[in-house]
Amino acid sequence: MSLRTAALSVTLLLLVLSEVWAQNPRKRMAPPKPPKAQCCDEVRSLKVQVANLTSLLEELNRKQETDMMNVVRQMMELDKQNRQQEARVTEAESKYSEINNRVEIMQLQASQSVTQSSSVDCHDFAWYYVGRYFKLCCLFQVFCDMESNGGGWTLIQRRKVGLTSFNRDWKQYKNGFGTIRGDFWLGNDNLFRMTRQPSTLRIEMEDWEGETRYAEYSYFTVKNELNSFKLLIANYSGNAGDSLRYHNNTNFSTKGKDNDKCVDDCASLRKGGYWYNCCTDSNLNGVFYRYGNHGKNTDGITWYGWHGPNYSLKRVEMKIRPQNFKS
Ligand SMILES: *[C@@H]1O[C@H](CO)[C@@H](O)[C@H](O)[C@H]1NC(C)=O
Ligand SMILES: *[C@@H]1O[C@H](CO)[C@@H](O)[C@H](O)[C@H]1NC(C)=O
Ligand SMILES: *[C@@H]1O[C@H](CO)[C@@H](O)[C@H](O)[C@H]1NC(C)=O
Ligand SMILES: *[C@@H]1O[C@H](CO)[C@@H](O)[C@H](O)[C@H]1NC(C)=O
Ligand SMILES: *[C@@H]1O[C@H](CO)[C@@H](O)[C@H](O)[C@H]1NC(C)=O
Ligand SMILES: [Ca+2]
Repeated sequence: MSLRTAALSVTLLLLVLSEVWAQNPRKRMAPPKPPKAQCCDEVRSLKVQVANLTSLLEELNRKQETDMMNVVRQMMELDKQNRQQEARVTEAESKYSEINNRVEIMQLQASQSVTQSSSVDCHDFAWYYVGRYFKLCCLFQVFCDMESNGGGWTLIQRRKVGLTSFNRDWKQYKNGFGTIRGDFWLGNDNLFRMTRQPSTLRIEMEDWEGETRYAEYSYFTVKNELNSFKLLIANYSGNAGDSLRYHNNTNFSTKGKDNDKCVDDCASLRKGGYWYNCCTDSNLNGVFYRYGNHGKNTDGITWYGWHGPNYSLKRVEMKIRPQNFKS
């Protein structure tokens, strides 16, 4: 029985009881008429019967009252139990969530200590430098690619969901943006710090037919902000074509910061932040076009060496690892 129903029943019972209590005195006060004349047997027996009935009624009333009092008492008892049970449920729930929290924290701590202690897996330098924008908790699961070409890769960029705009300003490209499990740019400051250690860049791509290609540069460096996050790459290998070579030795450009080698404003034309030359042979931070929508646009996620200037790819991942990494 719910609390509300119980409360309602109690109220109703109390109403009934007050009726009963109100009626009883009236009945008790109703005095038997005093015998005036000499009474015959018939009258006397009637009187006895009336008295009998009256007492019976009183007895019944009394019984009803105690019954009702009992019911009320039971109701109150139920009500109390209900409340106690509810309190117990609340207590259990809060205990459960507390335990859940603790388990989550423990899992976090475990995964962190695993990552921190294993310097070979997804090299630890990522841990020290990427923390500005992204929370450390998620690096182990998300930034590390242990499968591609020997593993040990730290993701620096991903395009696959298509809900995050990459048409952003200098400051956002400097610090990084997006979501770790979805699309993101790790941030140019982080790229600079991470690639002070000689690094290799690997770019993996997928088209809308499900085919995959890659381009790898065994030498990859991004300079600091004073040097406009200039790109240096060398030693291409792969099957997607060398479409980053054209961007070698160029400064980074974004919306509102035209550092390209062109009279045009490439970042505005290509709607991304990138090492634009004049303008592109690839545009990995371009606009995400879904399905058939690529074809007439040159501001998509392009890699000319594979699909030309107007095919926007379905998925891209850029990842790096130290040159001296041994799988
Ligand atoms: C009332 O009547 C019943 C039978 O009709 C009898 O058994 C009982 O004793 C009577 N009670 C009184 C108080 O007269
Ligand atoms: C490119 O690879 C060659 C051969 O492995 C190596 O000698 C050269 O130093 C590499 N260049 C850069 C810039 O890392
Ligand atoms: C790149 O930026 C630096 C300063 O940050 C500047 O000196 C240099 O001229 C720029 N290079 C190009 C090609 O614009
Ligand atoms: C990129 O530029 C650097 C510095 O000028 C050079 O050493 C390197 O070989 C160039 N890479 C390619 C692929 O041309
Ligand atoms: C796509 O690019 C190619 C090569 O530049 C060009 O020939 C073709 O007309 C373009 N297609 C569309 C739909 O713009
Ligand atoms: Ca320009």
